[in-house]
Amino acid sequence: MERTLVLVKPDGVQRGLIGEVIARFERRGLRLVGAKFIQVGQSLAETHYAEHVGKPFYAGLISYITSAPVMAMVWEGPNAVAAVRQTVGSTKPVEAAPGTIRHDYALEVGRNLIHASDKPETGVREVGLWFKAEELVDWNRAVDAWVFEK
Ligand code: D4T
Repeated sequence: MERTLVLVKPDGVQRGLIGEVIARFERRGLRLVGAKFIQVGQSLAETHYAEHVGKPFYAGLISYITSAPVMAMVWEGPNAVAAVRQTVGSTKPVEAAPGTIRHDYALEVGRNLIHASDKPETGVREVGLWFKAEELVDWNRAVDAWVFEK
């Protein structure tokens, strides 16, 4: 089963949107396998955003993600990465489709509320970066057969 990292970024936490984000993924049928509420340090932020080093928005990204606590989660399901990205919406909120989280709750790319892994291999790397193996829970829901075809 594919897994993806989701972060409710500091603006989402400050605005009281953790529950709204969780509710959308639960309703979609995805299964939560890990969650923790943390203050992100400089080193984790720099490793997470390593691909953006040198870009004009890099310094702002690091200060944004380390500015206040985040809610880090791992969700799983068939095509979990694509499903979550679709529910999250485009990076720039004004380009996000109506009904997506970024469309419904955000206006600016530097306050886009949420992070989600962009590819399955990124999901594996990011889940490993943010969570220890023992922090993830393998479990089955009674409704799984009504959400997952196989
Ligand atoms: P994250 O990683 O936050 O989920 O965003 P995305 O996966 O949707 O988008 P990204 O990796 O291209 O960008 C990472 C992060 O950088 C901010 N950003 C991005 C920005 O402030 N200005 C910009 O022009 C771009 C492209 C927003 C998200």
